[in-house]
Amino acid sequence: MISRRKFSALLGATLITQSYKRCNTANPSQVGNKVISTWNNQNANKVAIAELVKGPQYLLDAIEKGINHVEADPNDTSVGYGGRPDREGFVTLDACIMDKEGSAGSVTYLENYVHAISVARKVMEETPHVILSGDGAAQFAAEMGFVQKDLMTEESRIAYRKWLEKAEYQPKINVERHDTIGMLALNVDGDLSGGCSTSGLAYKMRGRVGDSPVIGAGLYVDNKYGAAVATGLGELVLRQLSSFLVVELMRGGKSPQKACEEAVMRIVESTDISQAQVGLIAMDRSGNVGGYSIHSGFNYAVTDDNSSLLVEAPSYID
Ligand code: SD4
Repeated sequence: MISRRKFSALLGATLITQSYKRCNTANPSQVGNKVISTWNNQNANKVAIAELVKGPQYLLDAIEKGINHVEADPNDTSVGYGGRPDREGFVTLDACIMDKEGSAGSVTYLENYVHAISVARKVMEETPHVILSGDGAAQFAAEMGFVQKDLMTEESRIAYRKWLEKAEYQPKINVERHDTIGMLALNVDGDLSGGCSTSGLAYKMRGRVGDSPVIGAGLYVDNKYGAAVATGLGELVLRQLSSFLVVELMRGGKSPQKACEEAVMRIVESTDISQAQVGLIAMDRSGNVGGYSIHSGFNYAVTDDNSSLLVEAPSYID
């Protein structure tokens, strides 16, 4: 038989667990829906918000549709259609998505499909795996009914031909228009999800995969504490698992802003950053946001039910 003392102790534990759960599913009603994304992707954020206002269950749709908007834009030269090719002239896409349950899906090195984030979502929802790569990812996309498309635009062909004249690869700060879309969304229930989609570094080596499809590097979501996403030179982010680090720092009590700063400093302390840019953004369950980069020039878009603004991120070097 269970003693009275043990019973009260158990009851206490149950009550603590319940209040803990309640606190972790609290509705931050003063915040409502909120979406943040790397760079000036306010239009994508608005697409995401339009999903979120339909109801909190549209959280992943918000991420997917918001990012789809950028993937379809030929003028964004770092994402989807119009994304710059590798040095052999092939456009290869990296993307990942992570939901409030901690499930994740990713594609790396995907060719001839515009909506890498949608394929990544299918990997998460329809397979027992987290990552599908290259030909296998493309085969899976075909099986899921996605339609093939040539991702090179006339403009990217011209730019590629011009690049071939010297064929020099020198990743420079912001110059390559690092426009990778990384997006984090918060719904009215206080739940978080995120996604990331890119064609990677322009004129990269064939076969190169960056941070953007790697869970913990380009993106990480822990629905209890917060979410983070990265942009910039993926090699630096991969080595430090920067998005995971930001979320771990938030778990330890740091604000999104302080967590981004500390994670960028880890990169700064570990390597030569004179020619390399990385930007990190983060959001917690209460809708507090932060962003920080190595060099100035990085900005991020913050959009809620009523307003949208572009924030210039503070940086380590002006
Ligand atoms: C990569 N992090 O492939 C990406 C590039 C990027 O805007 O962010 N571009 O390394």
